[in-house]
Amino acid sequence: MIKKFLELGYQPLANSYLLKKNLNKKEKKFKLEVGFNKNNYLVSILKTVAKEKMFNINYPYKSSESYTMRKSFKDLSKDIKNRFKPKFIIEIGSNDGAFITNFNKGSVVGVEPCKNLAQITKNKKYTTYAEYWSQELSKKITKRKKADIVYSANTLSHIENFDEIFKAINNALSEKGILIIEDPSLLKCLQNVAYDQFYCEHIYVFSALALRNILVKFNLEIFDVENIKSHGGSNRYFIKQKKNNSYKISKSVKREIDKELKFGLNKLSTYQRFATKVKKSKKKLLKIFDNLYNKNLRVIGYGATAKSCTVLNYCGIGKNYIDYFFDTTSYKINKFLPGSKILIKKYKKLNRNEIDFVYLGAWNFKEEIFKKEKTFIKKGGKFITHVPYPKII
Ligand code: JHZ
Repeated sequence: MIKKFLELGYQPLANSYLLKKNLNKKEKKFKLEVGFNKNNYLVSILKTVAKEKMFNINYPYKSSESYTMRKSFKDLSKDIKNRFKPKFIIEIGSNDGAFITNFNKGSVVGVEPCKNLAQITKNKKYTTYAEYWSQELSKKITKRKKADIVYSANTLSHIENFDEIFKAINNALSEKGILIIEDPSLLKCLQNVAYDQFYCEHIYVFSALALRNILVKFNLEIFDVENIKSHGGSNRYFIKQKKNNSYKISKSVKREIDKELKFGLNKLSTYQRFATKVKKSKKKLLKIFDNLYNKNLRVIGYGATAKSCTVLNYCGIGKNYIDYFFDTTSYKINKFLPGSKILIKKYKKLNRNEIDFVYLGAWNFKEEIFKKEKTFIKKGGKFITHVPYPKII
Protein backbone atom coordinates (compact mmCIF):
# COMPACT_ATOMS: atom_id res chain seq x y z
CA MET A 1 0.00 0.00 0.00
CA ILE A 2 1.55 3.30 -1.12
CA LYS A 3 0.88 6.42 0.96
CA LYS A 4 1.54 9.83 -0.56
CA PHE A 5 3.52 12.12 1.74
CA LEU A 6 4.98 14.85 -0.44
CA GLU A 7 3.67 17.11 -3.22
CA LEU A 8 6.19 19.09 -5.25
CA GLY A 9 3.83 20.66 -7.75
CA TYR A 10 3.69 20.41 -11.54
CA GLN A 11 7.17 19.89 -12.91
CA PRO A 12 8.67 19.77 -16.39
CA LEU A 13 11.10 16.97 -17.25
CA ALA A 14 14.23 17.78 -15.27
CA ASN A 15 16.77 17.39 -18.06
CA SER A 16 14.69 18.93 -20.85
CA TYR A 17 16.68 22.15 -21.29
CA LEU A 18 14.96 24.56 -23.65
CA LEU A 19 16.27 26.11 -26.84
CA LYS A 20 15.63 29.84 -27.24
CA LYS A 21 13.26 29.23 -30.16
CA ASN A 22 11.07 27.02 -27.95
CA LEU A 23 10.79 29.39 -25.00
CA ASN A 24 7.22 30.33 -25.83
CA LYS A 25 6.04 26.77 -26.45
CA LYS A 26 3.97 25.16 -23.73
CA GLU A 27 6.09 22.71 -21.74
CA LYS A 28 4.78 19.26 -20.81
CA LYS A 29 4.48 19.04 -17.04
CA PHE A 30 3.61 16.26 -14.66
CA LYS A 31 2.50 16.15 -11.06
CA LEU A 32 5.48 15.35 -8.86
CA GLU A 33 4.31 13.46 -5.80
CA VAL A 34 6.22 11.08 -3.60
CA GLY A 35 4.90 8.08 -1.69
CA PHE A 36 5.96 5.48 0.86
CA ASN A 37 5.12 1.83 0.46
CA LYS A 38 4.19 0.51 3.89
CA ASN A 39 4.77 -3.10 2.82
CA ASN A 40 8.33 -2.96 1.53
CA TYR A 41 9.37 0.55 2.73
CA LEU A 42 10.14 1.70 -0.80
CA VAL A 43 9.94 5.44 -1.49
CA SER A 44 8.99 6.34 -5.03
CA ILE A 45 7.45 9.07 -7.15
CA LEU A 46 3.80 8.31 -7.89
CA LYS A 47 3.57 9.25 -11.54
CA THR A 48 6.31 8.02 -13.80
CA VAL A 49 7.33 9.30 -17.22
CA ALA A 50 8.07 6.96 -20.15
CA LYS A 51 11.80 6.22 -20.31
CA GLU A 52 11.95 7.14 -24.00
CA LYS A 53 10.95 10.69 -23.12
CA MET A 54 13.89 11.06 -20.73
CA PHE A 55 16.69 8.85 -22.00
CA ASN A 56 17.02 9.04 -25.75
CA ILE A 57 19.34 10.49 -28.36
CA ASN A 58 20.12 13.70 -26.54
CA TYR A 59 20.80 13.24 -22.86
CA PRO A 60 22.53 16.32 -21.43
CA TYR A 61 24.11 14.95 -18.24
CA LYS A 62 27.72 13.76 -18.36
CA SER A 63 29.22 11.98 -15.35
CA SER A 64 32.74 13.10 -16.22
CA GLU A 65 31.86 16.76 -15.83
CA SER A 66 33.04 16.90 -12.21
CA TYR A 67 36.44 16.03 -10.79
CA THR A 68 34.72 14.53 -7.73
CA MET A 69 32.84 11.93 -9.79
CA ARG A 70 35.82 11.16 -12.04
CA LYS A 71 37.88 10.49 -8.92
CA SER A 72 35.12 8.45 -7.27
CA PHE A 73 34.87 6.13 -10.30
CA LYS A 74 38.64 5.88 -10.60
CA ASP A 75 39.07 4.97 -6.92
CA LEU A 76 36.28 2.43 -7.11
CA SER A 77 37.81 0.82 -10.20
CA LYS A 78 41.10 0.37 -8.33
CA ASP A 79 39.27 -1.18 -5.36
CA ILE A 80 37.29 -3.51 -7.61
CA LYS A 81 40.47 -4.69 -9.34
CA ASN A 82 42.18 -5.39 -6.00
CA ARG A 83 39.24 -6.88 -4.14
CA PHE A 84 37.46 -8.91 -6.82
CA LYS A 85 39.95 -9.32 -9.69
CA PRO A 86 37.15 -9.43 -12.28
CA LYS A 87 37.75 -10.67 -15.81
CA PHE A 88 34.49 -9.34 -17.24
CA ILE A 89 32.40 -6.36 -16.11
CA ILE A 90 29.12 -4.94 -17.39
CA GLU A 91 28.07 -1.42 -16.50
CA ILE A 92 24.38 -0.54 -16.73
CA GLY A 93 24.13 3.18 -17.52
CA SER A 94 27.72 3.77 -18.58
CA ASN A 95 27.01 7.41 -19.45
CA ASP A 96 30.15 9.00 -20.98
CA GLY A 97 32.48 6.30 -19.67
CA ALA A 98 33.65 7.78 -16.36
CA PHE A 99 33.75 4.23 -14.92
CA ILE A 100 34.40 1.85 -17.80
CA THR A 101 37.36 3.76 -19.19
CA ASN A 102 39.32 2.79 -16.05
CA PHE A 103 39.40 -0.79 -17.32
CA ASN A 104 40.99 -2.55 -20.30
CA LYS A 105 38.77 -2.43 -23.36
CA GLY A 106 38.33 -6.21 -23.62
CA SER A 107 37.24 -6.63 -20.02
CA VAL A 108 34.29 -4.28 -19.83
CA VAL A 109 31.05 -3.56 -21.66
CA GLY A 110 28.88 -0.46 -21.32
CA VAL A 111 25.11 -0.30 -21.64
CA GLU A 112 23.88 3.21 -22.36
CA PRO A 113 20.55 3.92 -24.07
CA CYS A 114 21.31 7.61 -24.52
CA LYS A 115 22.83 7.49 -27.95
CA ASN A 116 24.85 10.71 -27.74
CA LEU A 117 26.62 9.36 -24.64
CA ALA A 118 27.06 5.81 -25.95
CA GLN A 119 28.79 7.30 -28.97
CA ILE A 120 31.44 8.86 -26.72
CA THR A 121 32.62 5.48 -25.42
CA LYS A 122 32.15 3.83 -28.80
CA ASN A 123 34.52 6.44 -30.21
CA LYS A 124 37.04 5.36 -27.58
CA LYS A 125 36.60 1.77 -28.82
CA TYR A 126 34.82 0.53 -25.68
CA THR A 127 32.09 -1.97 -26.49
CA THR A 128 28.87 -0.08 -25.78
CA TYR A 129 25.30 -1.18 -26.34
CA ALA A 130 23.10 1.86 -26.99
CA GLU A 131 20.05 0.04 -25.61
CA TYR A 132 17.93 -0.13 -22.48
CA TRP A 133 18.97 -2.81 -20.01
CA SER A 134 16.72 -5.86 -20.48
CA GLN A 135 16.74 -9.63 -20.26
CA GLU A 136 17.13 -9.84 -24.00
CA LEU A 137 20.16 -7.56 -23.98
CA SER A 138 21.66 -9.36 -21.00
CA LYS A 139 21.45 -12.66 -22.89
CA LYS A 140 23.03 -11.08 -25.96
CA ILE A 141 25.96 -9.63 -23.99
CA THR A 142 26.65 -12.77 -21.96
CA LYS A 143 26.23 -15.35 -24.73
CA ARG A 144 29.90 -16.33 -24.51
CA LYS A 145 30.86 -15.35 -20.96
CA LYS A 146 29.01 -14.30 -17.85
CA ALA A 147 29.96 -11.24 -15.84
CA ASP A 148 32.06 -11.30 -12.68
CA ILE A 149 30.69 -7.87 -11.86
CA VAL A 150 27.60 -5.98 -12.93
CA TYR A 151 27.99 -2.37 -11.87
CA SER A 152 25.45 0.42 -11.96
CA ALA A 153 25.68 3.93 -10.51
CA ASN A 154 22.68 6.25 -10.40
CA THR A 155 20.78 4.14 -12.88
CA LEU A 156 18.76 1.39 -11.19
CA SER A 157 16.84 4.09 -9.29
CA HIS A 158 15.83 5.34 -12.75
CA ILE A 159 14.32 2.07 -14.03
CA GLU A 160 10.75 1.24 -13.15
CA ASN A 161 10.52 -2.46 -13.83
CA PHE A 162 12.37 -4.37 -11.10
CA ASP A 163 11.40 -7.72 -12.62
CA GLU A 164 13.13 -6.94 -15.86
CA ILE A 165 16.19 -5.35 -14.22
CA PHE A 166 16.96 -8.06 -11.72
CA LYS A 167 16.09 -11.04 -13.90
CA ALA A 168 18.47 -9.58 -16.50
CA ILE A 169 21.13 -9.13 -13.81
CA ASN A 170 20.68 -12.66 -12.52
CA ASN A 171 21.12 -13.94 -16.04
CA ALA A 172 24.27 -11.88 -16.54
CA LEU A 173 26.10 -12.91 -13.36
CA SER A 174 28.62 -15.73 -13.34
CA GLU A 175 28.39 -18.28 -10.53
CA LYS A 176 30.47 -16.13 -8.20
CA GLY A 177 29.58 -12.88 -9.88
CA ILE A 178 28.35 -9.89 -7.91
CA LEU A 179 26.26 -6.81 -8.45
CA ILE A 180 27.50 -3.43 -7.21
CA ILE A 181 25.09 -0.52 -7.25
CA GLU A 182 25.24 3.01 -5.93
CA ASP A 183 22.43 5.48 -5.63
CA PRO A 184 21.54 8.42 -3.35
CA SER A 185 20.77 7.31 0.19
CA LEU A 186 17.23 7.91 1.38
CA LEU A 187 18.50 8.44 4.92
CA LYS A 188 20.84 11.21 3.73
CA CYS A 189 18.12 12.69 1.57
CA LEU A 190 15.82 13.01 4.56
CA GLN A 191 18.54 14.19 6.95
CA ASN A 192 19.58 16.86 4.42
CA VAL A 193 16.01 17.83 3.54
CA ALA A 194 17.30 17.31 -0.01
CA TYR A 195 13.86 17.09 -1.56
CA ASP A 196 15.46 17.86 -4.92
CA GLN A 197 16.52 14.20 -5.08
CA PHE A 198 12.94 13.73 -6.30
CA TYR A 199 12.32 14.44 -9.97
CA CYS A 200 11.05 12.51 -12.98
CA GLU A 201 14.20 10.43 -13.45
CA HIS A 202 14.53 9.40 -9.82
CA ILE A 203 11.66 6.97 -9.64
CA TYR A 204 13.08 5.62 -6.39
CA VAL A 205 15.33 6.88 -3.67
CA PHE A 206 16.53 3.67 -2.03
CA SER A 207 17.09 2.78 1.57
CA ALA A 208 18.99 -0.38 2.46
CA LEU A 209 15.77 -1.53 4.11
CA ALA A 210 13.69 -1.26 0.95
CA LEU A 211 16.39 -2.59 -1.33
CA ARG A 212 16.81 -5.66 0.87
CA ASN A 213 13.08 -6.34 0.62
CA ILE A 214 13.04 -5.97 -3.15
CA LEU A 215 16.06 -8.19 -3.69
CA VAL A 216 14.56 -11.14 -1.77
CA LYS A 217 12.19 -11.90 -4.65
CA PHE A 218 15.17 -12.34 -6.97
CA ASN A 219 17.25 -14.45 -4.58
CA LEU A 220 19.72 -11.64 -4.22
CA GLU A 221 21.14 -10.25 -0.98
CA ILE A 222 23.27 -7.32 0.13
CA PHE A 223 26.57 -8.52 1.63
CA ASP A 224 28.28 -5.18 2.14
CA VAL A 225 27.35 -1.54 2.10
CA GLU A 226 29.51 1.58 2.04
CA ASN A 227 28.36 5.12 2.75
CA ILE A 228 29.95 7.32 0.11
CA LYS A 229 29.95 11.07 -0.42
CA SER A 230 28.68 11.10 -4.03
CA HIS A 231 25.62 13.19 -4.81
CA GLY A 232 25.15 14.47 -1.29
CA GLY A 233 25.44 11.04 0.32
CA SER A 234 24.95 7.75 -1.47
CA ASN A 235 25.17 4.08 -0.59
CA ARG A 236 27.25 1.61 -2.50
CA TYR A 237 25.71 -1.84 -2.15
CA PHE A 238 27.57 -5.07 -2.82
CA ILE A 239 25.02 -7.74 -3.72
CA LYS A 240 25.33 -11.47 -4.35
CA GLN A 241 23.09 -14.32 -5.31
CA LYS A 242 21.91 -16.26 -2.23
CA LYS A 243 23.47 -19.47 -3.51
CA ASN A 244 26.88 -17.76 -3.79
CA ASN A 245 28.80 -18.62 -0.63
CA SER A 246 32.02 -16.83 -1.57
CA TYR A 247 31.20 -13.78 0.51
CA LYS A 248 30.16 -13.41 4.13
CA ILE A 249 27.50 -10.86 5.01
CA SER A 250 29.44 -7.95 6.49
CA LYS A 251 28.38 -6.25 9.72
CA SER A 252 28.00 -3.08 7.65
CA VAL A 253 24.62 -4.32 6.39
CA LYS A 254 23.04 -4.65 9.83
CA ARG A 255 24.68 -1.39 10.91
CA GLU A 256 23.10 0.48 7.99
CA ILE A 257 19.69 -1.07 8.50
CA ASP A 258 19.78 -0.34 12.23
CA LYS A 259 20.65 3.28 11.45
CA GLU A 260 17.69 3.52 9.10
CA LEU A 261 15.31 1.92 11.57
CA LYS A 262 16.51 4.25 14.31
CA PHE A 263 15.72 7.21 12.05
CA GLY A 264 12.31 5.71 11.31
CA LEU A 265 12.57 4.92 7.60
CA ASN A 266 10.00 2.16 8.22
CA LYS A 267 7.37 4.62 9.46
CA LEU A 268 5.05 6.90 7.50
CA SER A 269 5.23 9.55 10.25
CA THR A 270 8.96 10.07 9.48
CA TYR A 271 8.10 10.98 5.90
CA GLN A 272 5.25 13.24 6.98
CA ARG A 273 7.69 15.12 9.22
CA PHE A 274 10.06 15.40 6.26
CA ALA A 275 7.25 16.91 4.16
CA THR A 276 6.70 19.59 6.80
CA LYS A 277 10.40 20.39 6.72
CA VAL A 278 10.26 20.69 2.93
CA LYS A 279 7.49 23.31 3.18
CA LYS A 280 9.55 25.27 5.70
CA SER A 281 12.63 24.98 3.50
CA LYS A 282 10.71 26.55 0.60
CA LYS A 283 9.55 29.49 2.73
CA LYS A 284 13.01 30.13 4.08
CA LEU A 285 14.67 29.94 0.67
CA LEU A 286 12.17 32.38 -0.81
CA LYS A 287 12.81 34.76 2.08
CA ILE A 288 16.53 34.73 1.30
CA PHE A 289 15.92 35.41 -2.40
CA ASP A 290 13.39 38.13 -1.60
CA ASN A 291 15.88 39.85 0.63
CA LEU A 292 18.61 39.84 -1.99
CA TYR A 293 16.17 41.05 -4.63
CA ASN A 294 15.05 43.95 -2.44
CA LYS A 295 18.67 44.92 -1.94
CA ASN A 296 19.29 44.82 -5.69
CA LEU A 297 22.08 42.28 -5.35
CA ARG A 298 23.33 40.30 -8.34
CA VAL A 299 22.47 36.59 -7.99
CA ILE A 300 23.36 33.76 -10.34
CA GLY A 301 23.11 29.96 -10.17
CA TYR A 302 25.98 27.43 -10.28
CA GLY A 303 25.36 24.00 -11.83
CA ALA A 304 22.15 23.70 -13.86
CA THR A 305 21.33 20.37 -12.28
CA ALA A 306 18.32 18.11 -12.66
CA LYS A 307 17.87 18.68 -8.94
CA SER A 308 17.59 22.45 -9.49
CA CYS A 309 14.57 21.86 -11.66
CA THR A 310 12.65 20.55 -8.64
CA VAL A 311 13.74 23.39 -6.35
CA LEU A 312 13.16 26.22 -8.82
CA ASN A 313 9.76 24.99 -9.95
CA TYR A 314 8.53 23.96 -6.52
CA CYS A 315 9.57 27.26 -4.95
CA GLY A 316 8.63 29.43 -7.94
CA ILE A 317 12.12 30.81 -8.39
CA GLY A 318 12.75 32.22 -11.84
CA LYS A 319 14.47 35.03 -13.69
CA ASN A 320 13.07 37.38 -11.08
CA TYR A 321 15.61 36.04 -8.58
CA ILE A 322 18.42 34.42 -10.59
CA ASP A 323 19.96 36.21 -13.58
CA TYR A 324 21.49 33.12 -15.17
CA PHE A 325 23.20 29.81 -14.33
CA PHE A 326 26.78 28.82 -15.05
CA ASP A 327 27.42 25.24 -16.16
CA THR A 328 30.38 23.47 -17.76
CA THR A 329 28.33 20.97 -19.79
CA SER A 330 28.42 21.77 -23.50
CA TYR A 331 24.94 20.26 -24.08
CA LYS A 332 23.35 22.69 -21.60
CA ILE A 333 25.07 25.94 -22.57
CA ASN A 334 22.92 28.66 -24.17
CA LYS A 335 19.79 26.73 -23.31
CA PHE A 336 17.25 27.52 -20.59
CA LEU A 337 16.31 25.60 -17.48
CA PRO A 338 12.95 23.85 -17.86
CA GLY A 339 10.03 25.61 -16.22
CA SER A 340 11.96 28.50 -14.69
CA LYS A 341 13.41 29.41 -18.12
CA ILE A 342 16.62 30.78 -16.67
CA LEU A 343 19.47 31.04 -19.18
CA ILE A 344 22.47 28.72 -18.80
CA LYS A 345 25.78 30.35 -19.69
CA LYS A 346 29.13 28.78 -20.37
CA TYR A 347 31.02 28.60 -17.10
CA LYS A 348 33.73 31.11 -16.33
CA LYS A 349 35.41 31.70 -12.99
CA LEU A 350 33.17 33.69 -10.67
CA ASN A 351 34.01 37.37 -10.80
CA ARG A 352 33.27 39.42 -7.71
CA ASN A 353 32.89 42.57 -9.86
CA GLU A 354 29.94 40.99 -11.65
CA ILE A 355 28.33 38.73 -9.05
CA ASP A 356 27.31 39.07 -5.39
CA PHE A 357 25.53 35.78 -4.59
CA VAL A 358 25.57 32.34 -6.13
CA TYR A 359 22.83 29.73 -5.69
CA LEU A 360 24.39 26.26 -5.49
CA GLY A 361 22.37 24.14 -7.91
CA ALA A 362 25.15 21.56 -7.61
CA TRP A 363 25.28 21.67 -3.80
CA ASN A 364 26.54 18.11 -3.87
CA PHE A 365 29.83 19.43 -5.30
CA LYS A 366 30.16 22.26 -2.78
CA GLU A 367 33.73 21.34 -1.77
CA GLU A 368 34.93 21.10 -5.37
CA ILE A 369 33.23 24.38 -6.27
CA PHE A 370 34.52 26.27 -3.22
CA LYS A 371 38.06 25.16 -4.05
CA LYS A 372 37.63 26.44 -7.61
CA GLU A 373 36.12 29.75 -6.53
CA LYS A 374 38.58 30.67 -3.78
CA THR A 375 39.17 34.17 -5.15
CA PHE A 376 35.46 34.98 -5.35
CA ILE A 377 35.03 33.85 -1.75
CA LYS A 378 38.09 35.82 -0.59
CA LYS A 379 36.63 38.94 -2.17
CA GLY A 380 33.40 38.56 -0.20
CA GLY A 381 31.32 36.61 -2.71
CA LYS A 382 28.67 34.44 -1.03
CA PHE A 383 26.75 31.28 -1.83
CA ILE A 384 23.16 30.30 -1.16
CA THR A 385 22.21 26.72 -0.45
CA HIS A 386 19.02 24.99 0.64
CA VAL A 387 20.86 21.97 2.08
CA PRO A 388 20.42 21.00 4.89
CA TYR A 389 18.42 24.21 5.38
CA PRO A 390 18.34 27.45 3.37
CA LYS A 391 21.22 29.70 4.31
CA ILE A 392 23.91 31.99 3.01
CA ILE A 393 27.47 30.68 3.27
P1 JHZ B 1 24.83 16.70 -10.77
C1 JHZ B 1 22.00 14.05 -12.90
O1 JHZ B 1 21.48 14.85 -11.85
C2 JHZ B 1 20.86 13.29 -13.51
P2 JHZ B 1 22.03 16.31 -11.55
C3 JHZ B 1 20.75 11.86 -13.10
N1 JHZ B 1 19.34 11.56 -13.03
C4 JHZ B 1 21.36 11.56 -11.77
O2 JHZ B 1 20.94 10.68 -11.07
C5 JHZ B 1 22.58 12.27 -11.37
O3 JHZ B 1 22.99 13.18 -12.36
C6 JHZ B 1 23.72 11.34 -11.13
C7 JHZ B 1 27.74 21.15 -13.44
N2 JHZ B 1 29.00 21.54 -12.79
O4 JHZ B 1 25.94 15.73 -10.88
C8 JHZ B 1 27.81 19.88 -14.23
C9 JHZ B 1 29.57 22.74 -13.11
O5 JHZ B 1 29.06 23.47 -13.98
O6 JHZ B 1 24.66 17.31 -9.44
C10 JHZ B 1 26.40 19.36 -14.15
O7 JHZ B 1 25.60 19.99 -15.14
N3 JHZ B 1 30.72 23.11 -12.48
C11 JHZ B 1 21.40 10.96 -14.08
O8 JHZ B 1 21.98 17.11 -12.79
C12 JHZ B 1 25.93 19.83 -12.79
O9 JHZ B 1 26.76 20.93 -12.44
C13 JHZ B 1 31.30 22.33 -11.53
O10 JHZ B 1 32.34 22.71 -10.97
O11 JHZ B 1 21.30 16.82 -10.39
C14 JHZ B 1 26.06 18.77 -11.73
O12 JHZ B 1 25.03 17.85 -11.84
C15 JHZ B 1 30.68 21.11 -11.18
C16 JHZ B 1 31.28 20.22 -10.11
C17 JHZ B 1 29.53 20.73 -11.83
O13 JHZ B 1 23.54 15.93 -11.19
